[in-house]
Amino acid sequence: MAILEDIKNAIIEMDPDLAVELVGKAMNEGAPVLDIVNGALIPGISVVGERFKSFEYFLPEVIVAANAFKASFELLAPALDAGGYVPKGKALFGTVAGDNHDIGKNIVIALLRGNGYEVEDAGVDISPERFVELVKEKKPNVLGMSALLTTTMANMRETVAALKRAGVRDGLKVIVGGSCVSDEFAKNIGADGYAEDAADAVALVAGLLRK
Ligand code: B1M
Repeated sequence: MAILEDIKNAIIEMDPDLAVELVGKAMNEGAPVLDIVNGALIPGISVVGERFKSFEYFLPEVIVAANAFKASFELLAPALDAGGYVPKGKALFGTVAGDNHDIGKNIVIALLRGNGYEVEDAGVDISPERFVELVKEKKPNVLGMSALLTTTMANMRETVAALKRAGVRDGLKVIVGGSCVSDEFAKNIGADGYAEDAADAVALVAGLLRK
């Protein structure tokens, strides 16, 4: 669809107003919400990432492009969250300490909610101690941690260790994700699973809660 290409370009060209306008238009034309996310928003921000890596874009450009992504996604998120259901399980999600990336985490949360899970969003830059506090308070079945920086991945391991020390690891399913994380890393730190993307995360949570 040509409009998906236009939305992608509006993200790349750092134009939040145009991106939001085009997303509204695509929704009115009946484009499936996930097609807009997977076929326009994610490819757009991925190009921004490549340009950042090759020094064509700098941080201010990435910030404005991320804002264009977020403003567009805010329009789409309610459509992903059908509501009015009995929750299939409860999850708590957060981005680990030192890491402020939340675009991917927010997509995963929206898709889980849309698939019938209750999800508490702890936000970003969550320390191992804060994760422990929240697990005690919210009593989720699943804890999801996101990390995008190789420097913050280690905080996933720290969090798993802190959960064990606090005696709240047993009975809790811990899953991890983010572009720097892998299945091997998840196993290595003693997590219960790794998901590559949002759809994968929904399937992983469903599988873990069936066990
Ligand atoms: Co930053 N950044 N950034 N950034 N940023 C990356 C991650 C980077 C790869 C860019 C690059 O160099 N090419 C690089 C990391 C290198 C590394 O460590 N390997 C980087 C860097 C270096 C930095 C700073 C250090 C830059 C600086 O200050 N010099 C800085 C760090 C700030 C901090 O966190 N302390 C920084 C800042 C920022 C912005 C604030 C400008 C902005 C974030 C805005 C925000 O999130 N609110 C930003 C952005 C936008 C990016 C890129 C361009 C895009 C990330 C993104 O949103 N992708 C990114 C480059 C890239 O990834 N190509 C980059 C789209 C999103 C849908 O994908 O997050 O991977 P992703 O999520 C996916 C999956 O990973 C998975 O599902 C999602 C949906 O498919 N997933 C999960 C994610 N979490 C999951 C959890 C799960 C399951 C699946 O279960 C628990």
